[in-house]
Formats: sequence, C-alpha cells, structure tokens
Amino acid sequence: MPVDEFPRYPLLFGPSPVHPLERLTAHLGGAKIWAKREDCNSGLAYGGNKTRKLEYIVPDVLASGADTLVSIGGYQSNHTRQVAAVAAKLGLKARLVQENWVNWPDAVNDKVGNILLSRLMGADVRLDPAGFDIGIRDSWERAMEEVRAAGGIPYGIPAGASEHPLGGLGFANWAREVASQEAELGVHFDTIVVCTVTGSTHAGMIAGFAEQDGPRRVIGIDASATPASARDQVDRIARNTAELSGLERELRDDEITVLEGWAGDRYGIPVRSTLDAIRTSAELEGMIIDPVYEGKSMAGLIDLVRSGEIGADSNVLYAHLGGQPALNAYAGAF
Ligand code: 5PA
Repeated sequence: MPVDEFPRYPLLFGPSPVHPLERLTAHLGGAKIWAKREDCNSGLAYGGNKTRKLEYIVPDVLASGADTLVSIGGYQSNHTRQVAAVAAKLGLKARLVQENWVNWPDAVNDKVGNILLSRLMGADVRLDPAGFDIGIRDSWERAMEEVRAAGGIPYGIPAGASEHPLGGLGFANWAREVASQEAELGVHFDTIVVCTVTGSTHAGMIAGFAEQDGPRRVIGIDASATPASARDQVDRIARNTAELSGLERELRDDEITVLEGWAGDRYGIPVRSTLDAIRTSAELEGMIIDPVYEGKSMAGLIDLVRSGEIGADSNVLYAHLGGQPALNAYAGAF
C-alpha cells in the first residue's frame, strides 16, 4: 500500500525546512548545495531522523497495548534519546540499553548530551559494556524479558529503528516531501547526500525516490566503518520498504550506493576530515553537525563536490539528520 496510506502518528512540526547553503556553495566552488533539516524537525528533545521513523511505528505501539518502549544504542545514541522523548510524549516508559559502542576517552561520555536528556525524560537507562554492532543484540532481547518479568508489556524498537518492518517508511515519506518542496521552490535535487549507519534512513529514501521519475541519485556516506554490513542492511531494508509501499518493480543495484572513505577506522571516532567538516559547516553557515554521523557525511559531500564527482551543474540536497547533543561528549576533540 502507498506510503501515505499507512497510519502515521504526528511527531514532527510538519515538513522539515529546506534551504540553500550559499556560503558553503561559494566556498566549494562547484555544485549548488542545499540542506533539509531533520535536526529541527520536531519539538521532542531536538528531534532528528528517528523521530520521523517513529511516526510510522507509534501506531503499532499503541495497537500493541505496550507500556514500555525498549531500545538500544551507544552511550551517546541519538536514537534512544528520541525513543525516550516519544515515550514521554505518549505517557509510556522507556527502557534503554546503552552499549559502549565507542571507546571515547571523554570522562563525561556517559553523562552529558543524549544520555543526560534521556535520563531527564525519565527513561530507565542501563549501561552495557558491549561494543558496536548494528545487528539485533541479546542485551536488547534480555531487556524485553526483564520488562515482561516485572509485569510490564514491552515494545521492542531495534537499533536506529532500522530492523523494524515499518522502519523505512518515515524516509520513504521524506522522498515525497522533497518532491513537493521541489515543486514549491522550483528546483530539482539531482543528488541527495545522506549519512548511513543502521540503514533505514538511506533505505527509506531509496524506496521513496524509486516511485518518482527524473534522474536522481541518493548517495549514502558510510559512518559505521563496517561498510559491507551497512550496505547489506540498506539493500535489504530498501527492498522490503519498496515492496511494503507497493513499488511495482524491483530496485536496481545501481539505486543502492553506499560510499566509504570518510568514517575513519572506527564508528564514533572523528577523523581529521570529520573535524574539518564540522568547523567548515559551523563557520560558514552556523549549521552545527556532530562528530559521529553528519560530520562524516558532510566530509564526504565536501570531497565529492571538490573533486567534481558531483558535477558543478548539480543541485545537491544534504540530509541533516540531527545528532548535535553528542557534541558535548566530544569537547576534547576541539
Ligand atoms: C544516525 C543514526 P541510520 O542509522 O538510519 O543509517 O541513520 C544514521 C544516522 N545521523 C545519521 C544521525 C544524527 C544519527 O543519529 N543513529 C543511531 C543512534 O543510535 O543514534 C542509530 C545509530
């Protein structure tokens, strides 16, 4: 069934803003660069890409009769912070498994930023020593068991809401939103640049844009530092979402592009190009991006525009997916 027929529980302010990045465009001297801002898409704890995905999951939560959302991420997960916000908004509990995904030496890494916000919103936050993995984790399944054992009714939301059957719909709808904003603005974005880790943001976009005509490529920039599994996950979720939303053809392999080269060696650790991209974006545009995700996708965009890989006649839409609260845990990097 088409995306707009799925039940959606509104959590966003409305369509997220789209605007040109004029000084960044002039600085790079090539393609015209615009941003679409999921970092200010909602009043729920600063919003972000997960809030958009959760709009399509909440109706299923409510239908299930659950009283506790159970989810998982790193200490500085933006996703679990958004789950905590949605739980607060709905009057549900949140049980969050925060794994040690990033070996980052900042003494306040498990105290400030996202994890602080989740605690403020009343989530039951539990630290877990396990390392980075985008797959389904035992600790998450155990947390659900514990909620059940305590007499609660859990509703599990996997890492990044990606392995959820409805996880791709939020960004399939984003593609529709882009099409109507293009009509309003009189511009066509031939290139979309998006950060990819657990995959359903990028995958949803691929499925959504596949319904539209017109030349357009969606470039995922890997920030997981495990690009093979990120690509597999994007591929699988894109195909599932396309089928779910009634696309009447198979996706082609060339519609699924995950580029590597900007993640560094490890998830969550900024490299030189990440820090440069963060400063460039802040100094030229007052647009704040983070060291784990958008700093890496912006580094990719900068290089692709500079090298002419994205041509000078292109209109590029940079998907800003949020994530700034984690900056507080990375003060030492600056
Ligand atoms: C995240 C994810 P996907 O996981 O859908 O590929 O999105 C990548 C991404 N930008 C991009 C920001 C700001 C993000 O938070 N964050 C995760 C988290 O736990 O916060 C799921 C990893």
